[in-house]
Amino acid sequence: ADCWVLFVCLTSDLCVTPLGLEGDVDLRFLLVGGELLKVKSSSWKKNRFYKLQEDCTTMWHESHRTFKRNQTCEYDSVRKGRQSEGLQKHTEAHVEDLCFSIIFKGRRRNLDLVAASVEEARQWVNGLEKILSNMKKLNRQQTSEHWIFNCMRKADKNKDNKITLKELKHFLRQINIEVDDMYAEVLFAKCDKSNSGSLEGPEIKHFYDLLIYREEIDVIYGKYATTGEQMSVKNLLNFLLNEQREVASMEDAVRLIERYELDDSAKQKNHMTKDGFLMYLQQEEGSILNPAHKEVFQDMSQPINHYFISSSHNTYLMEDQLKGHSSTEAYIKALMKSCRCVELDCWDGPHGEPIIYHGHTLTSKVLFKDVIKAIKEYAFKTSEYPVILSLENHCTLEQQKLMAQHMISILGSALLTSPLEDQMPTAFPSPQELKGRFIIKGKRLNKLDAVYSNTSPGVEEDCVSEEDEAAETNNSKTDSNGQKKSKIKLAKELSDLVIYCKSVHFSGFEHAKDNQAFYEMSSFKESKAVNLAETAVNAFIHHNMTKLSRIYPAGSRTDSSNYDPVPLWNAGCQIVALNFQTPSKEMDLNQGRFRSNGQSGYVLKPDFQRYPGTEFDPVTLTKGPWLKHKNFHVMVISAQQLPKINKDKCKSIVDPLVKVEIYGVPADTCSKETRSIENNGFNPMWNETFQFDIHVPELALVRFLVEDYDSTSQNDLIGQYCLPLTSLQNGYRQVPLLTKHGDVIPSAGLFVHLMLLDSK
Ligand SMILES: *[C@@H]1O[C@H](CO)[C@@H](O)[C@H](O)[C@H]1NC(C)=O
Ligand SMILES: *[C@@H]1O[C@H](CO)[C@@H](O)[C@H](O)[C@H]1NC(C)=O
Ligand SMILES: *[C@@H]1O[C@H](CO)[C@@H](O)[C@H](O)[C@H]1NC(C)=O
Ligand SMILES: CC(=O)N[C@H]1CO[C@H](CO)[C@@H](O)[C@@H]1O
Ligand SMILES: [Ca+2]
Repeated sequence: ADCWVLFVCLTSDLCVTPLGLEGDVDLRFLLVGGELLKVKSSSWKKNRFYKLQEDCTTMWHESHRTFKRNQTCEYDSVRKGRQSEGLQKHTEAHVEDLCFSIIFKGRRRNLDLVAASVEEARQWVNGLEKILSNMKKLNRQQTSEHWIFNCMRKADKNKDNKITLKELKHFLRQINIEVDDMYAEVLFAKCDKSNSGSLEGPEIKHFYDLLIYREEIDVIYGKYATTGEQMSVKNLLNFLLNEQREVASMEDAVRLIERYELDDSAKQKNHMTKDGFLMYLQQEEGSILNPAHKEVFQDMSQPINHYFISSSHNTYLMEDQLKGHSSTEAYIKALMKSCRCVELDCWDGPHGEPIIYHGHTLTSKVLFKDVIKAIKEYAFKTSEYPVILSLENHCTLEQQKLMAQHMISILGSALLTSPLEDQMPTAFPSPQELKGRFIIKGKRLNKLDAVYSNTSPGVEEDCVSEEDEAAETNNSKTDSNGQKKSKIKLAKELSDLVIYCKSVHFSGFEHAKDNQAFYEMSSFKESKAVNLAETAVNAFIHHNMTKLSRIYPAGSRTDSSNYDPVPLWNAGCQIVALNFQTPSKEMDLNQGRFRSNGQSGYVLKPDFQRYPGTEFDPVTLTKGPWLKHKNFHVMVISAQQLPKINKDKCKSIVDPLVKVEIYGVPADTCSKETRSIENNGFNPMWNETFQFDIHVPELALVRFLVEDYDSTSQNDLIGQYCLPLTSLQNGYRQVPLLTKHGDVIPSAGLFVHLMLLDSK
């Protein structure tokens, strides 16, 4: 930390120096703030005062409701113009240039705003965009400084740029650490060199250094820094080889020094100081996730059914299944998380326009064409690989025709309307070949072969049986006198758009083997799929080698909870659709499963789930190439700057503990936990070691969980991180921590030592 930076932070009321935005006019404008028209509906439009908080990450606005506190909230992004659903619906086109929306993290609804002038709208949008882009450029160390400075600024209650003992105690509670008065006094006396009764200037810097001191880093660094108490290139290389178990060369060590050493004189000698070393540990190379796996590194030229595909269920819902609100925003959120299969439940709407919502329930409705527009706009922002639109169609013929028209006109050439091949294919194309394309999954009137034979004109419309999810949620339809399932009429226009993903009824693996073409796929309710994964897992794996399977949550999960996706991935199922809107362990696992391979939403299945005749069975685990027995050693060392989770309660300092969990084949599933540490979320240290036996590493996921220990009720989640076992790096590693919604907690982290070794 630079003393000057710290000084500026405490003396000016703008803590913007770390962001490199000092003196920026747009930013100053936001810090002063102003009135904006908040739009909630066509009738609810009210002027409210908004301003940016001095931490630059939260917005402040006055609440007009009595008994409600003025609100602040952390924002995630900003959208210019009338792009949001609310603004499109509730404002007129001519105010386009006055409008913008602020998007928040988690589930909080967008804030739709109208400025008084075009210039003001521009300043709001520019200012927020600048902060966001500069914030992204900060490294972990800077983020952490930014956070600590903000806490200091808040602690300086009387804004005199000095910190008294009382303010220091307040500050320690701000940063989630509870110390007894004695300790605080000793710490204070140590820093108050001038004996003035308050800390200022360099004394604050000294206090900061004491605060962020990490004993464990000292020990590790000390062991290897044997060249005049610094690390030479050779020392660093030894560390990389012995501790990190990397295949590294002198050039790699030199490169790290060049990149992370901040001290010029050390850099000239090709040395790494302790600060540089800490910097390295907190960056990409020091992170738990193998940097090579942050990019697409797998073969993307295999048929798409050879991949796990990140998939969402009832994508239109923001919350639960019965009264949740549906929104195009839910599609944007899922696609931005690299989801590659979204679901659209389509029903007849007013004015001839098809709409999307959950049939027979109170969920609100969105226009089909608006959803298609949002999908088109956001589909390929985080991954260029194909997106499957899973249609559940309850519309009349007229509106089905309109659905087809909307998709053709809005999605344009990105929509797949015929097979890629010149002749009838016998297997799927690859994600590579389908880059940037939309694939429709739904019912089809005839076989795909009809595309290649001009002989039969084909039926214009016909009945197809409807055994989709919605039919199952309404028992009166399916079970009346044991009669056949209801039928719906399907329009040829819509049917013709279904190429590689034709939905068909599943009548057993034997039947499928003899009758089902590769492009014909079935959907399984979770209970049915879990049953198959338990009783006929090898048949399931074989089925999946040539075909796609989609799994969806039971209709009884009205709260949008999720089922465990792991046994289904073990059985080779590709489209394991989860309720993306629900923070849950299962969504953490989904995020972990798809974290590698560049977060492309496609992960190649292990080869023993792909080659013909495989005898892999995740439960019995007979001998075979899937058995690659490993010992996994994990030492949970320490955590840094854990957030407070209960900001309002007076006793809100956390008592953290760490769980290490393995998910995969049943034999590998296991969980271990450390003791809890009382009253310290700032720099708790455990030094606890665990060992795991792993049989099928290629299917294993590791999840780290930091919780606040609670003796009377369930522990509360502080942060988590999940990744594939085969994507982690050995050695001393920093683990990022995410909220339950999967967003990074910028300043927090977990420090571990890992060793994944072949077992003898
Ligand atoms: C909200 O902010 C206004 C304006 O700064 C202030 O007068 C009011 O006291 C605040 N209310 C609460 C409850 O903090
Ligand atoms: C943890 O290990 C480090 C490094 O060996 C040591 O310096 C530290 O004192 C230990 N801390 C605890 C709480 O055991
Ligand atoms: C099932 O459908 C019928 C007819 O459409 C409807 O009246 C009934 O309320 C539905 N039942 C449930 C449980 O949704
Ligand atoms: C049930 C089924 O479709 N099994 C097939 C799975 O894949 C293998 C290998 O391609 C085929 O031989 C099976 O017939
Ligand atoms: Ca003060």
